[in-house]
Amino acid sequence: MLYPAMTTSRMTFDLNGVWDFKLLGTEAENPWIPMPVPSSYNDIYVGRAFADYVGDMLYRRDFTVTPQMLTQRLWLRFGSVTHKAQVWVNEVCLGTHEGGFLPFQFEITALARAGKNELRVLVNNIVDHTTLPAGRLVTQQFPGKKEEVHNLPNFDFYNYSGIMRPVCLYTTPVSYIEDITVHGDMEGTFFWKVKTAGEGAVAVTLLDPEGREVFAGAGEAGSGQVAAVRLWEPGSPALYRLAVTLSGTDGSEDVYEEVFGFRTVGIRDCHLQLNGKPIYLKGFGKHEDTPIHGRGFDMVYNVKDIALLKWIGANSFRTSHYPYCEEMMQLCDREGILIIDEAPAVGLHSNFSATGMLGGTATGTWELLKTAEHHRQVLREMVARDKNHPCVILWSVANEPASEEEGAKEYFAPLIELVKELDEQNRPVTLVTYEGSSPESCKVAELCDVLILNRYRGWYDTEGNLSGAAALLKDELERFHRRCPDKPIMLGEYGADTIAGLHDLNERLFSEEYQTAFLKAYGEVFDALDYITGEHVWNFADFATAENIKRVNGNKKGVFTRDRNPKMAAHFLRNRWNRDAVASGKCN
Ligand code: GCB
Repeated sequence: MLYPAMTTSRMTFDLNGVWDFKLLGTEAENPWIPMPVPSSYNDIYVGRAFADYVGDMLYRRDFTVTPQMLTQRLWLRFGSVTHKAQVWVNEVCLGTHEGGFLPFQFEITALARAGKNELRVLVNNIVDHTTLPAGRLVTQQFPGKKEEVHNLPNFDFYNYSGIMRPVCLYTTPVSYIEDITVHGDMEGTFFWKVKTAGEGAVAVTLLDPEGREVFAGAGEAGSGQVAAVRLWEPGSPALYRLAVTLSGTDGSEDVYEEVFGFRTVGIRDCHLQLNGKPIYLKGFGKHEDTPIHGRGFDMVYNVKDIALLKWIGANSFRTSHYPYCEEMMQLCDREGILIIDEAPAVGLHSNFSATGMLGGTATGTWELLKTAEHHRQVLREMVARDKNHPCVILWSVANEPASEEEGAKEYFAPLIELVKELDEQNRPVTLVTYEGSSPESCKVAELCDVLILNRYRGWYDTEGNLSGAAALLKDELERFHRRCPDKPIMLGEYGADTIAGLHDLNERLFSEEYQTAFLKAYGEVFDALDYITGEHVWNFADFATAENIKRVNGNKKGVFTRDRNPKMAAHFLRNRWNRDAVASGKCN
């Protein structure tokens, strides 16, 4: 799906701002209250009953349409609504969308009228065995009290919801460019495909990073060659633009410029490669999570986070555990940050315990969950949205599913196959596995192009004993390497909860010293193993979670605090990623 960009043939109109909002499904009728869009609704007003509400909520606003807008096609587009949306314009239902982290749109040309129009969005925030991410709805009865419904997430982040990303109207001509696929490789060859609605002729020009035309061609699909191509890579992320023109037989013209880069992602000798050279991933699992905004769109924090990634010497992150906003992906294209793009498939585990123990023994997960079809839908939407971003170098189909259980292979093989079919660049595909899925029990390792493992030795087990933890880690990595000798292996998560400002000379748990020692111990294991292709620390910053006794007002494994100040470990990583690891030959 194309981003709603303003072009010489398209106008965009921002519908962000303060909307009317109310929670439904409570006993008393709630009044309309002001609600900022985009944002998570949860932290805007005071009270647990408000923040932790489970069920339907309604947003509404008016918008004005000019007669001129109605001479074109008019579209209503949402960056994301979490987790389910049903949309009405002027009391006509346009449809529903499921999945809280990907865009969707409706054409409203026939419905909209010149002047005032009303927009209503019914949002539902329930996570259960049919949704991604997955959760559980439980009812509880306390003596002398009415039955209570609670929604337990199968995941360790707060279930923020609402209209979380920008909303806009935009116009296109009647014959219009529906989609563009474009990618270029390290040899300077590029390929394009244009999907159009309506009859017309397609012309393309290629603009280099300075905006000079370096190629002109025609047709809905084709390829071209650029001499002295400038490659996209961290440090010099050269961006080209494919300018597409559709000249409709009705005399109209639609114009759109899609940004992309020339780069080749591959795997060789147990290493990820970028442009023919091994690339060692240094970075984090992140969250879209900031004070008050919750998971709501926050470009101030996004730009800040990229600045901090550069400061610390990271080159990459994983969009754990859902696709991030489109504007962040654009920023990473521009800034040369490598992305592992993850589907919102977290919590696929029958025995998940959100207290950080990450799964007791899972049983019957693949019979219990009814997510397979929805999983296909989110993968289709994720690849459709993000396929042209040069920053995306790897797809992650899920995080920490019950991959040791019978049925996991049957569940994931078709999904991984689907991503491979959808992605014309044939980027590597993986899913991120947890400690319960050992080298002996994991059912999916062979399906993955890269093994990404999340490990918390020294935290959830062997706590306090870092030399023991490092020995266990190394032994397990060696066993995975023996099982899959040709596959790159990286750590997708490792980290320790750390209370900023808590110090301990004996490097005790929760202290800044322990976090630093923990990361150091893991780093020494990676440096000793040739086939390790990257290290993503959990987490970039502290983040909000559901309440439980293993979380001190959220998950504190951040190397930065929630408001982005460094803990001691940030300085350790900055040193490692900028100097030590370069000397050990690990970092580039
Ligand atoms: C994990 C999960 C992540 C949690 C983390 C933790 O394995 O993938 O979502 O937040 O562990 O801190 O326990």
